[in-house]
Amino acid sequence: MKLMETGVLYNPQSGKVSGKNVSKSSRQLKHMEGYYEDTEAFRSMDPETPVYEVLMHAQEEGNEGGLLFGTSYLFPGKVGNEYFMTKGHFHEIKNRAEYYWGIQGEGALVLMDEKGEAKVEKVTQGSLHYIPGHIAHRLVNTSDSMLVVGACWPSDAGHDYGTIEENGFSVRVKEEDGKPVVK
Ligand code: S6P
Ligand code: ZN
Repeated sequence: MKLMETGVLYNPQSGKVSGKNVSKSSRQLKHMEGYYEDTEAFRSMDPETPVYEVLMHAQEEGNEGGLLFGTSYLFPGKVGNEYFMTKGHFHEIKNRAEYYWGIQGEGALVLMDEKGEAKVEKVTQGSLHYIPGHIAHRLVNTSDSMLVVGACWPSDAGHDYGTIEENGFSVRVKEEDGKPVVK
């Protein structure tokens, strides 16, 4: 029997996923209206400013029992004194869990339960993060270089962005005296 190529490549240094069934999505500031606290600072910035990109390998999207794999690239930057972050979400099927792992850079993973109780984990190269079901998750880049984070999650998890869009997270990660603080 001949060994088969998968047609997909993963570079563990850069987190780059390429080849078959790989797609890329990009978020600029214009996609994040209402997410940052300092609305005046937000309005003064170029809406085309890139905030994050996600490469995703989806062999079987939506299938119960399947898995998705991706890398998030979060640019360095701030809106006022609040660091660039992802929108953040609960999974649409609430009990679906997820793994994150740090590939490059430094940041924070904000986790929040359905009662609004939050916890923040430090993300560094090699850090592993288990996100249980029913927990909203958001990445924050607290450094001045790119934050690169890997993820693996159930194919049918889906994204509930609405809950966060309406109520936000109960904490924000900001810069104070040159250091990240959780407020
Ligand atoms: C998917 C997983 C990540 C995020 C990505 C962007 O379940 O948690 O791939 O989608 O980090 O964040 P967001 O909140 O815009 O989906
Ligand atoms: Zn998720």
